[in-house]
Amino acid sequence: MRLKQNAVPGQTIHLHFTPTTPGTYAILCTQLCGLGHYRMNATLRILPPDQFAAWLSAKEQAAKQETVTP
Ligand SMILES: [Cu+2]
Repeated sequence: MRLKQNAVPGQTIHLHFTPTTPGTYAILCTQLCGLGHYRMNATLRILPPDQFAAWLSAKEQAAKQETVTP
């Protein structure tokens, strides 16, 4: 999977794509952008629909518990 989009400070840039193959993919900065460039990486996890639904449900439950005040 390959996709590239420049990030511009102060601008919101919408990017849409539909991954079709579950897996774990590296996200890397492709330009020498500054002192923190060597740390500019992340991981993209593509889950099958049932696993994604379970992940989303867990996140929603966690968010609800954080917003409840005793
Ligand atoms: Cu960079």
